[in-house]
Amino acid sequence: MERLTISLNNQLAKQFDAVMHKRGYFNRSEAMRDLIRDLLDTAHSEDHAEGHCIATLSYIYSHHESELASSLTAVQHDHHDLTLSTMHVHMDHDNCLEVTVLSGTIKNVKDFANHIIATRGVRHGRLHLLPIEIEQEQYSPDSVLHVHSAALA
Ligand code: NI
Repeated sequence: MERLTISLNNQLAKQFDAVMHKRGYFNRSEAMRDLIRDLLDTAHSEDHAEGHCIATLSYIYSHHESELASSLTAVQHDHHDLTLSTMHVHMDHDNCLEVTVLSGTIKNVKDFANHIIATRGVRHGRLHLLPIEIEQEQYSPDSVLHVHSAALA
């Protein structure tokens, strides 16, 4: 394990501690590790658009717009290779919340998410993307491929 020492001015350190405690971190190291993991995942997904990822896409829309609901379902069927599962929650009288779990190349998942988020009537769209490494092993020529995946760090 490497030890890093970082210098922060007093104000930045105070603000960091305040947010850290509010978020439930007990020490700076764990908070810093999560920040670094976030940064590495973001950098990785920018550099490896053809790499794989697992992701959740969440968004809200009005259930009174019935054409919107069916067009969102149609887009998901068009990309059934990317969409693993979708959970639909009837939030209140007017609004639906959907959370879709996606898996595929970073580029395809981002394109799909941007398409949904940009759809008229879709609000508060957010993609949370986690790059993963996929290894494929084939034990004998006629056996099925075994796929192993792992989060990066
Ligand atoms: Ni609903």
